[in-house]
Amino acid sequence: MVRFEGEHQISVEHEESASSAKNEAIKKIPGRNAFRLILLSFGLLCILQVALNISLRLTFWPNSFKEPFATFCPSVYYISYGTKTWWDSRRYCQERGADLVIVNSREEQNILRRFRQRLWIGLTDAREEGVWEWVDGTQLNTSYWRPGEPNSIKGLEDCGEIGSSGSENNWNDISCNFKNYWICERKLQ
Ligand code: MMA
Ligand code: CA
Repeated sequence: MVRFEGEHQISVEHEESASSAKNEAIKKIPGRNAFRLILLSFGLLCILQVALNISLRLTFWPNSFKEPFATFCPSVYYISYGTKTWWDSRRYCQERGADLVIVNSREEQNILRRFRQRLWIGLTDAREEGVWEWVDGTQLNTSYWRPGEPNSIKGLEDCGEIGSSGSENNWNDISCNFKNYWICERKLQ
């Protein structure tokens, strides 16, 4: 239909050269400009969307984690995709306004063990061998060590991990240089 209109234009303008008449005709196709406009608007909309998305993320980071897996009042938890040493994991959390998870209750332990995944927790005896403390400086009171743990093999296991067995008592002490998945906890207050 559009083509027909174009050809019609060419046929009535005899005095003009064939190519300039054709150019004129193309310019006059009514749908063409509208199509360009729609394409341009769509492109601009996409750019706007990306800009908005990035700026919102930057504005609210670290107040919102990308994919928190749970909110167990009053905390938000974030599970890692990759593995890092205990110290690097901790730094990663801290840079996002959080820290490695502190297990304050049996309910919290029960949430974490269901991952069946080895994960760093915010527990270490690096400061004084055998004195386990949480990353907020509090002493370990209630613990969920796997039977036989912590065994501090060669005196080199200073960091706490949750094991993958799924049982309630599943903590182990391991070298802080081991590369493990980890969980950050951000307090909401
Ligand atoms: C065993 C056990 C732990 C120790 C790790 C080190 C798999 O568990 O001996 O106590 O920390 O090995 O890999
Ligand atoms: Ca151990």
